[in-house]
Amino acid sequence: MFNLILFGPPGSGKGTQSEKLIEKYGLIHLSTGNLLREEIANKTALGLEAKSFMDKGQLVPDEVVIGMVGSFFDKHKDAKGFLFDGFPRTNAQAEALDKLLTFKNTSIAVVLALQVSEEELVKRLLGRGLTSGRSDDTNETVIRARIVEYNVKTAAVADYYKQFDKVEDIAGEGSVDDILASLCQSIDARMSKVA
Ligand code: B4P
Repeated sequence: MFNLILFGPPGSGKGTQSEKLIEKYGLIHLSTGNLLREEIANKTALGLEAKSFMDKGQLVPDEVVIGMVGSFFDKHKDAKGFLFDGFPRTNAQAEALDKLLTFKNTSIAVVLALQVSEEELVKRLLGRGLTSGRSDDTNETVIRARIVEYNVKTAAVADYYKQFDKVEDIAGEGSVDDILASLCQSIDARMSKVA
């Protein structure tokens, strides 16, 4: 199995690049943001709880997200690998992911960390808000709260993986195709080590 984490602040291009990478490498896409939005659209109890946090730009509680990821794993027992997009976002989530992967006799091969300036993040998310219908993208105060939440709770997750020498920084500004090429270069190099 080959598992990678696409890491970075909100608006750094995780969702955009994930779509291309899963197609190229045949990985299963696990986006906790997408899973939570599906729960909201289906008006489940989990979705209603998650919405109250997402609308304020806050992270959804760990136990909610970890339970949801566990169920997703159970539905994809034959996956040849996973691309984790927007997960893990806290050290508790990273530890839970390690346990799930160890249970499957596998681990994270690489964490690709997209680097984008705060002003560019805000510009992109406000831009997406014009068409996405996502309530968390239309309000600049909420967008800035998401970035603060990232700095306070999520940035440290990279340090967790750095101790295992798994993190590679990728410049995340420029054309989508150029960024994709940098990501693929790192993935190919790591895959040749795993093989
Ligand atoms: P997510 O759905 O994960 O989304 P995101 O961080 O907002 O954005 P992403 O990084 O994927 O977007 P992209 O840059 O591709 O999270 C939403 C919310 O869900 C969180 O705030 C949180 O509340 C909750 N949540 C999710 N996972 C959680 C977890 N594990 N724990 C707790 N809570 C969780 O796209 C942004 C825009 O940039 C797009 O318009 C795109 O077209 C544009 N763009 C992309 N690449 C570009 C480029 N190179 N140049 C110019 N524009 C570009």
